[in-house]
Amino acid sequence: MESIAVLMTKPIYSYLQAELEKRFKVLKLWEAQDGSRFLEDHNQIIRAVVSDGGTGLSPELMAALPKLEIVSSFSVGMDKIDLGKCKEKGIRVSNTPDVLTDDVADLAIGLTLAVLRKLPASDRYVRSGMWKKGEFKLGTKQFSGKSVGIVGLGRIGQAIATRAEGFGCKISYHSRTPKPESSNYTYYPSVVDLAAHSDILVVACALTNETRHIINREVIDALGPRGVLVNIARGATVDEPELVSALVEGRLGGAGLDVFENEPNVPEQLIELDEKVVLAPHAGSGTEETRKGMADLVVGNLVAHFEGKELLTPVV
Ligand code: 8YV
Repeated sequence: MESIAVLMTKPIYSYLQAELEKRFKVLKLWEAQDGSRFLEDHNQIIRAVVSDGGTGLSPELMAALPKLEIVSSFSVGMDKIDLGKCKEKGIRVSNTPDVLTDDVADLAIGLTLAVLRKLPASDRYVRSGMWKKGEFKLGTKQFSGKSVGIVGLGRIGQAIATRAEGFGCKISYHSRTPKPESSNYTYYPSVVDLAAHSDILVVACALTNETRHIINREVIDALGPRGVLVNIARGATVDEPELVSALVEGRLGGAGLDVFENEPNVPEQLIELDEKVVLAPHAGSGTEETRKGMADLVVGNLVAHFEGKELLTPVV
């Protein structure tokens, strides 16, 4: 397999790259002086692309690689890959589900606690020496027993629900259709109604045409000035300018955000709102353990494909 050319467009994770290099001829687009020229020079040998949730596979790259057989993505999210087009062209696609579910759900709970209990502000209070000078008057709020609404009750949404149940929370959800296996949770066909009945609204759905800006002004206003929005899915599920103005105007209580519409750019106003907003750098799946599991799946899918076996986690 050492002669099979696998393209990486950017450095993703050093362990992943090392494992790929043990088995394949890894071409690194980011090291090329002239990217287009590099692709022209290698387009007859590149049979695989390794991508991630942030990069996916652009239409231009797909068009530039006539011998492409498989895209192995270091992500569960597939919103940046045109799956219909891949199917049409006979390009296989794989992702990394399951291995990251626990981590992403853990971060959703972590962000919720960080916002409600103001953990970053508490940390600053102690470090800055303010504790020695007076009382901590930041007005934190309880998480245990609150109503948690989840948008998207897939694997990650379900894992968040299970964790929140451990905090004695009442769980409600919205998804395209009710899930018969989750009859202990309240189903809302409307996201606005879900938000109106939630203290904390967690976005855990995939980004699709239907879910783009599913969290709009009406949903944010239904969640209200005591409500908290947590997003560990994709930035574009939320209308970000609406979120920012709701936070600035006090129409929304707080937000815990791991994802943004235009990563790695975060609106300045969110950065300034440092008491009611907690920010993370798209790190939901970012533990060493999970990143290794994801990398092993990326490599495992490529090896299976080139050995003519079933993909481990096929999407297309
Ligand atoms: C990754 C992700 O952070 O799985 C996804 O969909 O967005 C994340 O797990 C990303 O792919 C890292 O490059």
